Amino acid sequence: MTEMINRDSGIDDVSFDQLKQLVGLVDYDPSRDPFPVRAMDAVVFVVGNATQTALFYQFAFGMEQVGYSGPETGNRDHKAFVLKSGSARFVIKGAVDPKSPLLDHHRAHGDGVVDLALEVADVDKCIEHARSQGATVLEEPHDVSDEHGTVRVAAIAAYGQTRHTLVDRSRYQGVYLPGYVAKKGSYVRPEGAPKRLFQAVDHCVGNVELGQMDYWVQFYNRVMGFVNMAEFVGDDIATEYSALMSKVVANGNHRVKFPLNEPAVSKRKSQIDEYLEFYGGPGCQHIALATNDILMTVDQMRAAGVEFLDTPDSYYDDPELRARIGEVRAPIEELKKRGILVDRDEDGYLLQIFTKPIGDRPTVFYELIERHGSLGFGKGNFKALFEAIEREQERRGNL
Ligand code: TYF
Ligand code: FE
Repeated sequence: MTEMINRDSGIDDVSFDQLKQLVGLVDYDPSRDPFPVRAMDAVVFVVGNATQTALFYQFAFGMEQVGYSGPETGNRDHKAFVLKSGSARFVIKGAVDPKSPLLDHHRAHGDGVVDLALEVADVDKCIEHARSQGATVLEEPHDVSDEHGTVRVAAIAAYGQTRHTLVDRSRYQGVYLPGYVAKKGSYVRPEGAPKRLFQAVDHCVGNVELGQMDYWVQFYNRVMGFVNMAEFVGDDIATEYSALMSKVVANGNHRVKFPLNEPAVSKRKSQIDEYLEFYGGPGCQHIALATNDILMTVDQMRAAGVEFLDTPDSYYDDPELRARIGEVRAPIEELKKRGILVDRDEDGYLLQIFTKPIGDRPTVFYELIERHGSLGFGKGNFKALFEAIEREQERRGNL
């Protein structure tokens, strides 16, 4: 089975072997998969001001603008900016027309993720399977063409107002989709700045309502052929400190990983309840970005004004933790200085850190993750992490 991974799938600028280390891929046989997914195609955001948000992702996240759609290209409804970093693609949309449907989304949810788009080889096969399993098909499979070729797309509904657009771009040479033109941003990176700050999307987390987590896990199992990963937060941990339950589903080769959280009943208001209240329902909570140099990434992002959750010194001075994590690639002092968390499991270790919410509402945030063998999500850090999140909730008056 070792050669069964699609080595050419959706990867540009980042080699297969790099990606394998960055996001933790496993071998699998796509020919037995009823809904074979190659990779994330794009994370699509609707925001209040795409023009400015696109600049933020350039100067603070080191992303490169590669494409654009808007009034100048015949799109009178909205502006959309396509940004890349390694194999990661973000699309940032904001309404131009006061009657744009994007404004309904923004009114309800604030800045958020509308679409976790997936690259697939056979849109029709996936949709046929999804439909047979009861999925809501939002867009039937159809071709969209321009002078750069043809893409085949369709879309199914996921949690809340989030959708999964399915894209087969094997017959398309353009920058993103028909309707978009290749266009660099006006922002100029400072001389000597690192080429990029992250290489790939590692995972995208969904928050769903109380009692709905297993429904959505089964949705991904049944409708999309996703498998459950070992990492989960059950009742036991939930009641102790985390106030959430969590399970992780992934596509066959683990390139696409979707943890799903639901609030747990506890003394204090769950961080998931806070999200659901301010997002106005289920939605994407955080996106984890894989980097091969988290120290550099954190330093660059902090210098650009991105705020990260604090980690108390006691975390690094805890002898039990120090013994468990053993040797890692950077001195603990360097991690401590930056608040980077460490977790080790049977496969290796990972370094991770979390931003504060990046918009006005206490909803969407980012994680940076540097994997060294570990295929997990930092379970050993849940206590420290959730305490940090609760400190922020308290500051916002939402605890
Ligand atoms: O994706 C994960 O599972 C980890 C841990 O509100 C996590 O990043 C889980 C829930 C949460 C924040 C982080
Ligand atoms: Fe995460």
